Amino acid sequence: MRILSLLFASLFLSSAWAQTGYQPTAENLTARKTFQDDKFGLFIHWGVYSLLSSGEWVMNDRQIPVHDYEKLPAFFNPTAFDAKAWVSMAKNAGMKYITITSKHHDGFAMYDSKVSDYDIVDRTPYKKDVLKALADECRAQGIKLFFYHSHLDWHSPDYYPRGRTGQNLGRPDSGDFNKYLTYMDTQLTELLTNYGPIGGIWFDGWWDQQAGDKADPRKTKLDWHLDRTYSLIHKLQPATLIGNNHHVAPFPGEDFQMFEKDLPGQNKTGFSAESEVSQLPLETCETMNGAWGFNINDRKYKSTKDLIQYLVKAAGHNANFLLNVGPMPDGRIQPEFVKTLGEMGQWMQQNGETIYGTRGGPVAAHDWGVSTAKGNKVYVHILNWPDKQLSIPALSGKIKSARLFADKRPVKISQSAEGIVLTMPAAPADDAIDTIVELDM
Ligand code: H79
Repeated sequence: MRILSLLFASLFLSSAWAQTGYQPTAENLTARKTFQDDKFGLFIHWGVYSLLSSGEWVMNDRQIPVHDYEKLPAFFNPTAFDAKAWVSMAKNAGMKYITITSKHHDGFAMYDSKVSDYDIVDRTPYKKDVLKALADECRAQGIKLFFYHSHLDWHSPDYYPRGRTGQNLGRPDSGDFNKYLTYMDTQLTELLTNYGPIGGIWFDGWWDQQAGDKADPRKTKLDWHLDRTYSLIHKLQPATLIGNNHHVAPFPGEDFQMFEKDLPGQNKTGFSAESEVSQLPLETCETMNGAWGFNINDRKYKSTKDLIQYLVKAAGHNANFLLNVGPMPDGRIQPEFVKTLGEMGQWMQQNGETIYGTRGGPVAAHDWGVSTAKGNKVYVHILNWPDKQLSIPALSGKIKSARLFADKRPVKISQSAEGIVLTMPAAPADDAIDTIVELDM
């Protein structure tokens, strides 16, 4: 027990320490709260890699030299892209924000950049700025827009010294890293100047330069100058939330913390071992099959039930859920994803009240499920539970009444200092996704 409390104390101290020297503005703090209330977002991985339908790492995986990869943009002509259809799909799924790749690791900009011609407007037959169309449509439909921007770059010769990935792609063994950082900051300036209010910047690829120091996992071989980039973003748009998928404890200037394919505190992927859970707003991201970028051979579709349960678990862990689609090269989203998202939206229409605007807890996550809370309500989400009765730990404060959220039938409560026993009006159906008990406190 003492060891445990020491552990918690040190976790708390280190996350507090990680944020020293950064004072978020009032509008940033308000945006954080709205972000936490929003709970559910759409992640979009789309780029010229989508053409090869083997995911967004294909350049590195197949060791395609820059010179050859540069042939791809000429084939990219997403004539079926319809910003309105994408945003409506997200909205109907119950999502409140979209996070799209402005530039992935391949270095190709999906918008009209002026500091490079390696972008969708200058190099593709399509010639249109899809981020602009999406930004306009998001604003029209009241959905926030975030940009995923890769720190590492497999295309720029100035991304040198190279990191753990993208080693053998035919680039010269020289380059000016500071020039690269200026280029990246200038591209970010474009994104935060020309597309209206931006909800956040979602960085990825910091780990490419990680030093691999076990004693200090936050050490990098090169200085990313995060302070410079972060203060630039906050100066351009104070309410823009910065998150960085570096898998270590947050750095000063970051406004939310994400976990890739893991709930906060878990480490199923192996990426999250050093990701201490901070006090910042949290987010977890997942794929609908196994791929981020379009992969025609990936049929491991997660069921609607699994994805809804993941969303509920995320909320119970006090985290948002960012659910990914990889659109096809013609600009459409594959029908399997559209169908599942529609079904999730129906569930959210009925049950969103127990998710939106809540915070995780007060009952810690168990095998049977999780809890969420809002105002004087506690929602007990029973995800995996075969009986009519369920014991949960004691809560601070007395429960005034309890009922099933779905049909308001009363749930019998017996409370003692040891805990609470909930007795349902009936046993749950075998295929129940989430039996929600609403407690009035
Ligand atoms: O954009 C999607 C992926 O392309 C990207 N993040 C999601 C949101 C991603 N990049 N890498 N990964 C996911 C897997 C990361 C693997 C890592 Fe490593 C393990 C990074 C550091 C250790 C592989 C091995 C890369 C460097 C060493």
